Amino acid sequence: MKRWYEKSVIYQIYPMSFKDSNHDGMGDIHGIISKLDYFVELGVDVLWLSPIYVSPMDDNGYDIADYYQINPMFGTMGDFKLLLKTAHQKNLKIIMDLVVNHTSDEHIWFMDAINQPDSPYRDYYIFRENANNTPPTNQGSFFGGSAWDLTPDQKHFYFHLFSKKQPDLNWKNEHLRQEIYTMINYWLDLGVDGFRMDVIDLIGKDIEKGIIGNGPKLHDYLKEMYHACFKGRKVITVGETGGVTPEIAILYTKEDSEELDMVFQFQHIALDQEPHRDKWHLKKLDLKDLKRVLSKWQIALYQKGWNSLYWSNHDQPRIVSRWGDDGEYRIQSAKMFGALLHMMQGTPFVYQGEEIGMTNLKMHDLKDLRDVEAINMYHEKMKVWDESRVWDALNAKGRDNARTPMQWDDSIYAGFSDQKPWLNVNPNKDFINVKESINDPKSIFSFYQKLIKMRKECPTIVYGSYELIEEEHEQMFCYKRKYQNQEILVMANVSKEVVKYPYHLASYQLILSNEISENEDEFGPYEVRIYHKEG
Ligand code: ISL
Repeated sequence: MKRWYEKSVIYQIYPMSFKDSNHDGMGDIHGIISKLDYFVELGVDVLWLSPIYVSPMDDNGYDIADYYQINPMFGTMGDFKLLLKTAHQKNLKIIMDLVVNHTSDEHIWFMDAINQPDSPYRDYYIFRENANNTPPTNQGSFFGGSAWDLTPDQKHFYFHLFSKKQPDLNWKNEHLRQEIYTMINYWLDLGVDGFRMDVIDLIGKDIEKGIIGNGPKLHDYLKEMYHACFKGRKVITVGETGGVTPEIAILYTKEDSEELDMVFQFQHIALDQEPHRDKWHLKKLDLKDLKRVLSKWQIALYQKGWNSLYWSNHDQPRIVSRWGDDGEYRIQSAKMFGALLHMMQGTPFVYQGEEIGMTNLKMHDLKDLRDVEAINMYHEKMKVWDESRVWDALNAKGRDNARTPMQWDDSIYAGFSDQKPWLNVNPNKDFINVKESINDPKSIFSFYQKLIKMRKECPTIVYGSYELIEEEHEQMFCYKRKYQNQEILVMANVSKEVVKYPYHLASYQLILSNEISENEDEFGPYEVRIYHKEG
């Protein structure tokens, strides 16, 4: 199976934190335009922008008030068109975030719906009569508390799976669906190259039956959307699908699915939380679990679907701080995780700053938090946990930690802006920044450049089969990729201990590593090696 984007690497831009061009401490579109050559140099070919539409920014733009307008804080429609044009001239594609499970409560549809009982938009949302001030179901919101809140006149409850300023749309309403497809086509006709679809697996929900993810009509809606919008267009669609299993991922992404090109699965990033508890219940990662989960996805989707590959994004902690070592072994562990991911089958995503090994910012003060989820969590957990546990959890899993401004240089605001940014800069910009990295052949940036280039040049990485070596080893993560008569062997020590690991390497040629151990049978802390074999 061959797909046009199979060799692509996608870079996620978090626009608020990428580059400020107009001196307001907030990233913007002209900032992105000014850095397009940076992506060319890195070698990625698709840029995904987190939402830049008009929004009151309760959830940093994932609460959209107007799907057709650019948020003035990021620029104008003219700026966006210029971004598209300039990016396309440099052979970079642009995909936008599509947030259609919910809108902002400041969207005209919702305002009309709550202000006029006979509004045609009332059925675009999910309302239930208020009987006894008791929420109609006990569904919780992902951001804490009930998913139901009262309308201002207190006569009804409305449903919101995220913040109370993000009412869920009612996908059962056909007019709503057609409005969404019209909007998608508007952006595609403008030249946008596809979408990352926010929590798209929730649009088929059936609240009465208690079904939230992967609802009964979900796949019908996606097929309808495909025919209304994507068929015949050379675009990329990536669905964010939290509860997905490999079997369901194949339904979405098999070649004739007429649904999506790939989906984000969440199974690997759920491995460091206690089962059946919220994400703040921390658990140490067991490497065997990680190997098992990632290998399962590699094998299950092989020639049946298509994987997306990611460690971090604007909702997840940075991988180097999460499962690597962001102190002494930062450079080694960042490269090691990069290699493990980029040698797998699927489309890799690089989250801004990952390519220079940016780390989580630790916070200790409520006034430094900006994320609605983190702030809600702080207030809720302070009722039941002591403060140090709350901060430990926030510093491990809070979403602000990985949203800090991009570190371009070591100046006061890291070259992101010349004004105080909306979120604190990580003080380690003094030594972790693009300026330091870009011309250093030993930098994480240079290593990522090589990984990305290898995917473009080596069909084994794109098409090869996958085989895990030694499932039970506690520290080593090793796998093979095979295609025709070629083989790629990846060997990684995912620990800070030195590990003895003899392997018959005589017929292999080393093509990339993050350090060279003196003894071939021994792997230093976070050492990774990529070998090639022919025949
Ligand atoms: O980070 C999470 C909360 O712990 C995830 O559950 C996250 O909310 C989930 O991945 C959905 O994320 C997407 O939709 C949210 C938005 O806040 C996230 O930023 C977005 O990526 C609501 O639109």
